Parts: sequence; structure tokens; C-alpha cells
Amino acid sequence: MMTLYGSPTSPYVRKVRVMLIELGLEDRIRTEWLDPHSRPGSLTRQNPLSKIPTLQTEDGEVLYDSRVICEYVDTLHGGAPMTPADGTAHWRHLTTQALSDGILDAAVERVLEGRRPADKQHDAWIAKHKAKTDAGLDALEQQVDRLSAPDGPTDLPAIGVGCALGYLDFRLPQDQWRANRSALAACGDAYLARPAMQATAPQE
Ligand SMILES: N[C@@H](CCC(=O)N[C@@H](CS)C(=O)NCC(=O)O)C(=O)O
Repeated sequence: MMTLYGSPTSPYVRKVRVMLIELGLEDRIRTEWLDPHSRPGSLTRQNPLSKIPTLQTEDGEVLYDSRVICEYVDTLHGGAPMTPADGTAHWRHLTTQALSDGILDAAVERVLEGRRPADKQHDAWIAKHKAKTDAGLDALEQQVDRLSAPDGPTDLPAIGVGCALGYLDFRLPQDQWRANRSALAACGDAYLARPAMQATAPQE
């Protein structure tokens, strides 16, 4: 049995959970919920960075971060890989995952900054990261054809984008990421309706 260290609201953990459900591998994993910001010993003994997701494999190997774990999970099934092995498609998959993770990283920075006392918050820092999420979403609007169809077999770029959009709905709904991005809105909403996305929707 593998152990996934995570939290029910982490979008990075959600990527792994969605992938496991999509691949029918949930039964091979137990999940330990924790708060990584409090540096719990059960996590820091495995990952000195105290970040989630962290995965302990059945062989006792410890893996992080989410992209490493997703790459590992992609070796655990006999179906078509969720990232093509080579060619232009391979590099596009990796870059689209970097794009959706970058959107997430910038969004998380803003959310964490917003939790600081009002007089300690840095407006320029918030604006800089808002510009990253906005520009990243604009790029996705131009590249929706690089994502797997929302109603067919899924892949890692689509999972990453789905979890990023779900996080924006959850923590930054005021961004209205759908506005002026009709292609991304249609594709994203159809993707968010997938059973694996519904089953992992973040809740306080
Ligand atoms: N690049 C990492 C990001 C993971 C990450 O930042 N997770 C957050 C939770 S959403 C975390 O563990 N934060 C705790 C901390 O940074 O101390 C990944 O893809 O796994």
C-alpha cells in the first residue's frame, strides 16, 4: 500500500488524487491528511521541505513533488501513458504542465500574501503574481487544443489545468477566469464536471 501525504484543499495533491481515480488505482493508496505549514514530523521525516503532495511507494521510496509523483503513477498502469514518451507531443505535455503549475504557484502566492496582516501585504507583489495568472490563462485560452477532450481519456496536461482552474474557483473566484476566455471556459467547465474532479473538489 502506498501512502499519500496531502490535504483535501491542496491543488497539487488534487492532481495526484485525480490521476489515481482516473486510472482506477485509489485502492492501492492510503491518504494521510496534514497541514504542511506546521511542519508535522510525520511529513518532515519523509520530505524535509514539508510540502505536499509527498508519496511513499510500496517499496518505501519517498517521492515529491507533484510532477515527480504523477510521472511515477504513470508507470503503475498498463494503459496508454498520460504523457507521450517522445516527440513534440512529449515536450508540449511537459510545458503545458509547467504552465498550469506556474498559474497555480502564482495564485498560491497571492492567497498566502492575502493571509498576512493587511499592513504587511505587498501590493506590487500581489499585482506581479496576478499578472502571471492572467497571462498564463490567456495562453491556455490559445492552446485549449493541446488538452485532451474533457469527455474522453484524460492526460496530465488536462489534469493540471483542471486542478488550476478548480483552485481559482475555490480561492480566487473574484478573478473570474472565464471572462473573455470562452474556449477555456467551455473546456474547463466540462472538465470540472468529470467524476474524478467532482470527487476531489476542495472544501473547507
Ligand atoms: N511544486 C510543488 C508545490 C507543492 C506545494 O507548494 N504544496 C503546498 C500545499 S498546496 C505546501 O505543501 N505548502 C507548504 C509549504 O510550502 O510550506 C508540487 O508541485 O508538489
